[in-house]
Amino acid sequence: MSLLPRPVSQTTDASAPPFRLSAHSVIRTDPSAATTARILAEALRASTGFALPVEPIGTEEVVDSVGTDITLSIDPSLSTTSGAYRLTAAASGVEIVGADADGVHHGTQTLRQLLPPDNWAPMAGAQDWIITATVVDDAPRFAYRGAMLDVARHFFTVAQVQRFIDQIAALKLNHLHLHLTDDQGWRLEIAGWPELTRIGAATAVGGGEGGSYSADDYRAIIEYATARRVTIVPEIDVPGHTNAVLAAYPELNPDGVAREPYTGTEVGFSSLDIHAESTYEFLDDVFTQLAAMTPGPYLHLGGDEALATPEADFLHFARRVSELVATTGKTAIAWHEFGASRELASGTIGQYWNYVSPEHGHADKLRSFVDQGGQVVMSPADAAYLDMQYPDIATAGLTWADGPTSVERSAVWEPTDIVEGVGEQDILGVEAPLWTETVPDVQTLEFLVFPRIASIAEIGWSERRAPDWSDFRVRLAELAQSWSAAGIAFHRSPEVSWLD
Ligand code: TNX
Repeated sequence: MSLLPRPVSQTTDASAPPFRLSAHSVIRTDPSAATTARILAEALRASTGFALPVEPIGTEEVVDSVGTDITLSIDPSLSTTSGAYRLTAAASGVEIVGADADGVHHGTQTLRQLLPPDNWAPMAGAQDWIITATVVDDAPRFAYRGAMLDVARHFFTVAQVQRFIDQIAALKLNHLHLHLTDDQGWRLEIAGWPELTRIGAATAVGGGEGGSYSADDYRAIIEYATARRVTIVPEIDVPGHTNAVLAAYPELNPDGVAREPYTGTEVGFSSLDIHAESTYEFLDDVFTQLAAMTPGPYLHLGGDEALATPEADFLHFARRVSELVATTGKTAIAWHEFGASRELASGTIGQYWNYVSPEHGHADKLRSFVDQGGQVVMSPADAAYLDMQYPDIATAGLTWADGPTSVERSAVWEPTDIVEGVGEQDILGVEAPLWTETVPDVQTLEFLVFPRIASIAEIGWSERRAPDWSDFRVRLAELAQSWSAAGIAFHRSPEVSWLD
């Protein structure tokens, strides 16, 4: 099996005896990788039916330690890059050494790609599951490798979000950006502001029933993600995209009159009252609570498409709200429009959504974050947006970003080639957003996300090289066998020669 994302190096020796998983296999682990060991054991028990006990390293008896064990350990001297690992598979066992706990987790995902794809299928049984003798040495290119899920336009349950976390973690993505609020819905309970969820969460695009996460629900998502080495990046989108708030709390409207709930798909018509102190008291409470609920270092404050906010007001708001988020102790991330302000809290991160070839004005706004001491996350809409239609089928997705977007186009762009003056050191990473105006259910979600999510995984992880679509599409077809085994409803694009 070949690997996706492509590793730094892989050598195989077909003449050496292979590793063989067996009913006697034990997963041995360093205590600091115990969660990763448990998750690996649960997954492989489900497919193999083997007992696969998890035991601490060092407790093995010499007689039974021969040949079939999987050993997880941490060695910081392996690499200074977080997430780096070495995997060795041989007749004597599988050894995964991570530079840190993230590295061990990544090594286990590589192990699952080296095993037959059926290791993703419940009750597959493990007839002759062997791995050719191999050594993989690997480390990520970018620290931030993300996906975004818009739970505001259509709501997705905790269990559905957790399934999505499993799917992205398998590709070594390590950030899930949750777009929690928009015109059509406010999806997170905030203490002291009951109407946000009573009124603001009752709607969705097309008149669906909406929904929201309680504090316990949010904690369940965080815990599930953390165990899989995924950082949750919550977004409260302001000052535009706020109709749901403005429907819930009339005092946040410039005219003091509550807005009607909105279930359409227009953007750019709503704005918080930029000149009312009550706006900042509200936002201070929301971001302070959100910071306390969120272990990760980032809070995303949106800032995109604030077309109903006059320019001078927008600049005033950008300064104040970036400062307010910085005061919580978190690093703010904003869509690149916020770069119009030269008074952002130092270190604010910009997320780029314009095209691979920037339209007028967008590149300057992104560069502004770097000038102000921040890094950037690259999500060029014409290549990285997962909600763009495919060229061959128009049942789901939008086309505004020079769409439709082929799998090839999603795979062949280079983050450092987009904005002049924004290079490798300035780029924290890459992210593929799924906006859900046209995504009412998990089936549609998986159809749009897969296979194009594999592109962002490769661009975020693998060392820079000239894009090689012909090599990528072959590995993609192999990877998709595991999607079939896992029951993922991926799009069988005619651009790829699928293997089943
Ligand atoms: C643009 S680009 C948006 C979203 C929409 C999306 C649909 C950006 C930051 N915002 O509000 O959902 O297009 O593709």
